[in-house]
Amino acid sequence: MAKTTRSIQAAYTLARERYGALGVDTDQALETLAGIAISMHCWQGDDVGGFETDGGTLGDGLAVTGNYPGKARTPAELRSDFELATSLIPGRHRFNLHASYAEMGAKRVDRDALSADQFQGWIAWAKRLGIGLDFNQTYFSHPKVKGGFTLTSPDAAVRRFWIDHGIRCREIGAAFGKALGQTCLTNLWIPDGMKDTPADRKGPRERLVEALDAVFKKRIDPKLNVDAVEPKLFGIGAESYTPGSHEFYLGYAVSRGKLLTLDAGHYHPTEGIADKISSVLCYLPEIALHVSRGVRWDSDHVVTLTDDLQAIAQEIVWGGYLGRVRLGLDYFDASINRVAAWVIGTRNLLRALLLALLAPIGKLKQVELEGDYTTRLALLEEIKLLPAGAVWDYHCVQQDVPVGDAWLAEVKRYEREVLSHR
Ligand code: RNT
Ligand code: ZN
Repeated sequence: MAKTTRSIQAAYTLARERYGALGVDTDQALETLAGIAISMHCWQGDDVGGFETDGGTLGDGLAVTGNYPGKARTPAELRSDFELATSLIPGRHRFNLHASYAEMGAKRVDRDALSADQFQGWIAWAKRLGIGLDFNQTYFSHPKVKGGFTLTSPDAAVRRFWIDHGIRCREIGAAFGKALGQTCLTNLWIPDGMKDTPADRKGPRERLVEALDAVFKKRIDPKLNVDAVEPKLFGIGAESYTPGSHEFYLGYAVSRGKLLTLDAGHYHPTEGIADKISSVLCYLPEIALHVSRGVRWDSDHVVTLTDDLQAIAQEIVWGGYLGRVRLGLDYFDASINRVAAWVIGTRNLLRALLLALLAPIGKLKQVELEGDYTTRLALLEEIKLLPAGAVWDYHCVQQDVPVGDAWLAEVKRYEREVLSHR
């Protein structure tokens, strides 16, 4: 072990020199990286199942494929799996809960009557770990998703139920913020849409504006909870029309002072979210991201170190937006070990951020201003093979987490000792 650490230290020293020659301070990059918190989504741990006793089956535009053994069946199992995952990821991160992860105890309540009472176990656990919690209204997997509609339903009683759910969740978010001393982000996404060409595109959108205004009517201290709305182009069974589209929610967020959540899988298959970041941040003080990987559609594959991911990280870091973007993950793969899925995706997002932090961005911007696009292209290509891996390994040692693929042995051990007995 000591030997490994020595060679990692030696490699880092050389890397620091190499980056230093380009004017990049690797120590500073690692300090910045260590301070970035990623909101890790609870739903990778149990295939978006949740813990309500009579929750419906997953649907309403969401689908998880695969049946890898060992999925978390209880809050205690989910917590234990997450704790293992975070012990293998550098930095201190957040946990992103959905309302359907309520713990009912003796008294079962429906979603329109949830309160912090059903989340005391989560709060106590987060306190113990010293992490922040984020939250989401759950507008799916429930019998009151009528005909695929929630907040846009033509039925006023259905809308009322889901408005109340929205309000309750913001209150729960505020309770998280208060108990943990870290602002909670409560993110609202609805599955509403139509499979085939609608006759009325206007009605559902007008109802949605009204319903959202009702959800957000009560002022909540933004130190405790902030709200985000998440647009989407299409979903399974909502191929032709989604009232909560990008334009709809961008306008809503700007006019109501809400955060906009950009999910990487929610646009045309070749459309990335990286280019949207500096556009929407011209008008919004803060946004949220659901970092995901769509393969041909919004398939929510585990995040890998793609060009798309690097482009997102570059926009955030190079634009100086780290303090204005709440980073979260959103994917669910049940065909591989679920703890590994968390670890792989989160480590990759951190690695993409590190690559962006290690770029000589001052120099790149300067040559661009001078119109020297030849140098810009040459530099962008040359930096791709600089020794970022040595910097990452050193970071893992510093942060006391496994280096390289050593984390996988831990996950395999856990699979043998814990997951395989479920
Ligand atoms: C769905 C949205 C949404 C969900 C989670 C479970 O397309 O991306 O964010 O994935 O709320
Ligand atoms: Zn999402």
